[in-house]
Amino acid sequence: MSFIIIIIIIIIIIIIIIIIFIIIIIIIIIIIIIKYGSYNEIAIFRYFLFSSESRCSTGWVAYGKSCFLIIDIPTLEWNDARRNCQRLGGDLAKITSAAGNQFICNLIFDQTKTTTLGALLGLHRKADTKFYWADGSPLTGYTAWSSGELNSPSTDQKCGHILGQTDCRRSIWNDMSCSMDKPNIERAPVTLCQKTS
Ligand SMILES: [Ca+2]
Repeated sequence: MSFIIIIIIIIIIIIIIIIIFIIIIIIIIIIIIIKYGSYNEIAIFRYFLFSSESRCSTGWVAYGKSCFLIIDIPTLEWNDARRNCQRLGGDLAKITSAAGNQFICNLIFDQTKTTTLGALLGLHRKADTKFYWADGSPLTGYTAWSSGELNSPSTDQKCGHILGQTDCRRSIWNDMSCSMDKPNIERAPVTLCQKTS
């Protein structure tokens, strides 16, 4: 009698092991399908399970924890550019790394109205003549000022822009006047906005 019980227990244990094995195989197959599948429904699952990128509004491009948008319209006034970003829920952009700078330069290259003056950044001088980002943080750490820049704080070059169009291997910044004269409208920088995603 006890022999029969032992046999039954062994059979039950074997069945349990087989069930666990099958469940593990099914889980692995589901993970592979979700991770590498191509159907939209699967892509949605994949987004929630594996994507660390946040979604951005239409037209905005995700990078890091932010969304970026170039308003590809030449803009004479830094204040106008900033106001346009704020109307869209963001502010003029802040760049804190070489990789971010490269990303922005590639964005600029995709635009049609952007000239060599590139795009206005959140950089601006305050009364202490030092540069700050639009979010109020001082410009510390990474910078990409062009050789020979910055100009003297005593000049009227109190706003920063990233140069565009010519060469993304040298995606560099320049300080310029926060206000350009109307005849320069065709060559004025466009606007680079940023908002958290
Ligand atoms: Ca300058």
